[in-house]
Parts: sequence; structure tokens; C-alpha cells
Amino acid sequence: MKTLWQNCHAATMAQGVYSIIEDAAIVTQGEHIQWIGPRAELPVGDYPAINDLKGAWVTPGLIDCHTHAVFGGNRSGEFEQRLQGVSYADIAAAGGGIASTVRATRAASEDELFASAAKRLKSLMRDGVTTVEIKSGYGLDLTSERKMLRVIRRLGAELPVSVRSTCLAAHALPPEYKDRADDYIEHICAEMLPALAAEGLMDAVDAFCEYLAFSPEQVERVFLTAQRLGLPVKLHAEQLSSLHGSSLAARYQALSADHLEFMTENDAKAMAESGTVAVLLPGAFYFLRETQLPPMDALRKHGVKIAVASDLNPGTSPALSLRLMLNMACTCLRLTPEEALAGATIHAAQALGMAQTHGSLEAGKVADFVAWHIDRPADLSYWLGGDLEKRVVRHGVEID
Ligand code: DI6
Ligand code: FE
Repeated sequence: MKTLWQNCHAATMAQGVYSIIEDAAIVTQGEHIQWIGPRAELPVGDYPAINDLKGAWVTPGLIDCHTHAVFGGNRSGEFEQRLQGVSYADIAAAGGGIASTVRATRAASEDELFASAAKRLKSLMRDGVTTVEIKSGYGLDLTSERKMLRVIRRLGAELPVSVRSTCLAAHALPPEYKDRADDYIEHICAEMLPALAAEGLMDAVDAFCEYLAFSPEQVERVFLTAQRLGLPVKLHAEQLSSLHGSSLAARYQALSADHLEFMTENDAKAMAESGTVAVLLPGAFYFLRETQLPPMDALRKHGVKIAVASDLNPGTSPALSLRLMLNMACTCLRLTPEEALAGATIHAAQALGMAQTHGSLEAGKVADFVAWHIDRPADLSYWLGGDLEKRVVRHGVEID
């Protein structure tokens, strides 16, 4: 069914850059955008359905390209400990941190994990999110990683949001493999990834490259396996220290390298050359009271595409609003509101390998967009949370 959406302005992100059309019109045909441009140039024709957007600003549907939204348990006690001065690394060393979420996630049923994650996703969706990536990584054995990935697939099937699934088996060392990190990596490569790939449960493979997680050599083995299975890779890199995981990611044409506070200019150059997106995670930066800023000047100078995501997870970023992340990207990480919006739309799509179909308002792309009742696009980075009046269209159909 052909539908005309008019009486609006559009921040299109066409061709990957921030650009606006005042007094725009959008024509959707089924799930796709058929035409977008200034209303004065609207092709003459028959529009069986016409929607008056009442002066709204239309943006692409927001894309949260890095979350750990599926998990069991709750870590607010750990938050209280950290407020008393205990560090994230100390908590992890004492068996808390990721390990405590692994225990709770292993103990939870698929239905329980689905129900708690669905609530979190609905919160993100109330903020205009139409596409979200979710990682496994709190199971750390084949059965529990499979359980998480099945929940991730089910979220995409049952909620009106597009879900990308990423396997993060190399997130932390499970207790069964204490002091045997190489053996766990071997298990991931020989057993877990081949089995999960055969079941079609993942769209990408991620790892945590850090002194308290896995070394670049170990990550490389995971990347080689992913490559052999035909899956794109991503990497948590340079969050707490500089191991040049982002350069390693670039060598494997990773879709993205994420966090990046401790990356160097050479890492930025390597990422620019491979087209690897820099995913910045201001929620984790803020929640850990990090003071080391990602090297924004180097990223800009070398033309690395920058995305912004929530990192929604129970330990370092219990963030339920992507718009709040846009604000923090500006206030804490010094992005402009235009960069932040590109970071949650077109560059986020690229970080998921979806830029051909999502992330901008262009003819031929999927009709995922939000009509916001705001004065200017910068308002999306300005308000701290809250509920902005808006209409959300996904696959050409308005959802509530
Ligand atoms: N980096 C993070 O910030 C999260 N995972 C990661 O690799 C933290 C996950 C957690 O603490 O539960
Ligand atoms: Fe993360």
C-alpha cells in the first residue's frame, strides 16, 4: 500500500552524512521508502493514504548497535560497592562482575530471560529505537550461550523491533576454565562457534580484548574461526587499557571496534582504512567514571565513522535510553548533536553491516523512521531522557 507522509522536516543521513530537508514528503510503498524529497517536488500521483505529521522532524529509526540486553540477575549491589571505592577490576577478581551475571544467567530459564529482556527492549523502543543488536556472553558454555542466542532470536520474532544477534562467547573466562584461557578459546573455536553457526543463531562474532579478559592472540583465533564460518566480527577493545585490539579488528575487516577510550592514532588510521566503525559507549564511560576520553580528534582526522550505543548491561551501563546516550556522547565525549544522531542511525547501521538497507531516509531503504515533535534535531541530544512525543513507523507501518 502506497502511503504519503507529509507536513514534516527530515534529517535524512542520506549518503552517510547529516543532511536535512525542510518541508519534506515521504512516500512509502509496503515496507520501503519509495520517494523522499522536498514536498514541492513530490511526484504527481494517487496517494491512497495520507498522513499529516503536523510539523514533526523525521529521523531514521534509532539503532542501538551494542547491547547486552539479555541477562539474569541484577548488579546494583556492586554499584553500591563501587560507590564505596571498590574498583570494577577488584570486583571481577573477587568473583563478582561478569561472573555473577553468568551464574544468574545460567540459572534462568529461557522464558525468564525473554521476559526481563523484553522489558528492557521496550524501554529502548519507547525512545524511538527500531533496530537493536544484542550480544550473548553471559552463558560461557554451549548450552547457556545457545539459550541466550535463542532468546535474542525470539525477541526479534515477537517484538516490533529488528534484532541482530552477536555471539560474545569470548567475554570472560568461565569458572570451569579457571587459569586455562587458551583451552576455553579452543573450546569456543572447535565446538561452540561451529555448533551455534550451524543453528543459524548469530549474525556476528564479538570478543572482549582486555588484560582482564582475552589477549589479542586469543581474540585472533576467535576471528579466524568466525572468518572460516563466514561471519563478520566486532570487538570490545581499548576500554581499560591499550592492547591495540582495534588495529587487530581492522586487520579482520571488523564491522566495528567498540569502547576505544585507550586507542591510539595508529589504531584510528587502521580502522579508517578498513572501514571499521568506532562505536562509542558513553554509558559505560560515565558509569565507570572513566576520565580517559576516546581520541575524538584522531577519529575525525582519519575519517573513522563514529557510532553511539547504550552498551546496555548490568555491570557497566544499565542504560535504558539511547537518547540519554546521545546527550552523554555530547557532554562527556564531546560529540556534536549532529555526530551523535549520525552515530545512532547511519553509522550504527554500518556497525551492524546493515547500511545498505537501514540507517537513513533514502528511496529503496526500509521504511523505519520516527516523527518527533521537537523544534530542532539537536533536541534529541538535548533532553535528558523523558518521553518525547513522537510517532514511530517500522517497515512502513506505524507502531505504538
Ligand atoms: N565491556 C563492558 O563494559 C561490558 N562487557 C564488556 O566487555 C561489561 C559487562 C559486565 O560487567 O557485565
Ligand atoms: Fe559491551
